[in-house]
Amino acid sequence: MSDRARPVLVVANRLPVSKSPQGWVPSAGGLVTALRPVVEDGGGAWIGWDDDHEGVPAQVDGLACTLRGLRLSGAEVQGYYHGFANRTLWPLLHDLVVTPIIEARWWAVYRDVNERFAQAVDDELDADDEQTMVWVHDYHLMLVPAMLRRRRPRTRIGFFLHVPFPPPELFARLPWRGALLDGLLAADAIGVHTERYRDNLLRTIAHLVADVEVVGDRIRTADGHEVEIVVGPISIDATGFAALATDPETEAELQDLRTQFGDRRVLLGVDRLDYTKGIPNRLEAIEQLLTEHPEHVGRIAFVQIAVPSRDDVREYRELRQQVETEVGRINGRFTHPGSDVPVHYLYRGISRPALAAYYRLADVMCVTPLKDGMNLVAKEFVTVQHAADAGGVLLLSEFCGAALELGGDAVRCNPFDVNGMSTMMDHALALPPADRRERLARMARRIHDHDVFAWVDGQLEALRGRR
Ligand code: GDG
Repeated sequence: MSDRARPVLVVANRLPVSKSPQGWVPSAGGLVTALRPVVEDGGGAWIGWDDDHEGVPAQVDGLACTLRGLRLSGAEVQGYYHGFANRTLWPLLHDLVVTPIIEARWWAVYRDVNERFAQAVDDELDADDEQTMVWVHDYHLMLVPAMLRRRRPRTRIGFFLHVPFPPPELFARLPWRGALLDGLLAADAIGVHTERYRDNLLRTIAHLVADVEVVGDRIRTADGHEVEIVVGPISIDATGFAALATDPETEAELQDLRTQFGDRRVLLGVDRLDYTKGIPNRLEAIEQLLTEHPEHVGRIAFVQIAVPSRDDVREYRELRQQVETEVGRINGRFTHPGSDVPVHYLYRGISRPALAAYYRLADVMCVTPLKDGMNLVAKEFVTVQHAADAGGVLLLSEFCGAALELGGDAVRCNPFDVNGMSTMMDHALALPPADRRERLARMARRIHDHDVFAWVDGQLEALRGRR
């Protein structure tokens, strides 16, 4: 078998399919699009939590790979997913933007569920299979590489972390820090989005793991195993998004939006409703903008699309309340009888053509997270705007991975500095059209040249041990 066609088994918290009224269908996200050829070509498989759906089929029309849905009990979902993954690791890895909850019971369940994932991989592989490469995704499954290595000493194992890796002094707070690092170090390649996360991870390993030798991007552990840290900023299907930009469905949605917003200029936010995304700070900056620059009142609109997320978790329910209170306050202050509200708040997901239409409509796209591993919304906005020959501006937080690639041509901001962010919004609205188009063109070129397919190639190349 040629090396390129080695089968790949993907292990992730979620499966790449969702249930629609018509039955099971492949999910639309960028990761699924990118991994589809990889898992399909070599007869690969995908293992993930079935998300409480009874009977996920092993095959779904339109996706030629084997699906293995893992059923988790209520207690496992609580401890592993809502607890340790989302209330301990998520805030810890995002620089403690809220305080992580340290709860030994959750850790025990996380370990058990990771063991179940590792066992499911082992069950999926034939006893003598040394060809299949296993690619484990994200912070939910940090122990899986070591647990699988014990069962499969010769299997090539990769891991990709979709979120940031924090500085050593933050990661060191976690009581189970050593076990998580040992979990990762059993992989052959560990992927992260940026050089900063790589440096943080290397420094953390050197600081907390005994008897490791760090040489450049490679680490040799006490037992002689070698693992490479591979920097690879994830990206989007740029060609697909460019096509979506002028799709007839997108055009029809855009027509409606143009009728609705008339000649008002639109600032836009698109995020899961998550405290890392900095939505309250963004709303405060909008309020400040309308207060300090009354000439904008009635002439701009701010649209926030907030996709419901993790609403079983208390911090997320509180965030929703905070956001909805702020929206109400701003609209209460600045709406004049007979005129439209300044803030439009949608608490739901929208279709892809509708999303592309909002991207086209926006004069300023506000991507202002307090911390974000990469942020694909920024890349999607730039790609859609450029493909439609529009002239919007990307307002981009310094604290997301995308700032490294796009920061030079975006208008950068510090989301913790609400006054400064409000000034940058005003500045973005005032940028000359030619300047905006040049910035968009440069960013779009970079995204096109480093799309999600290039990202997959880079990660798999390292996993094959070819670099
Ligand atoms: C994690 C990391 C990292 C959003 N609203 C709608 C919708 N979306 C789609 C966007 C985009 C995706 O969701 C969001 O991706 P992000 O990268 O912005 O953020 P996270 O969900 O936090 O993702 C992040 C990523 O993993 C990949 O490694 O970049 O840092 O946190 O693709 O288009 N899609 C539709 N309707 C919506 O209303 N259809």
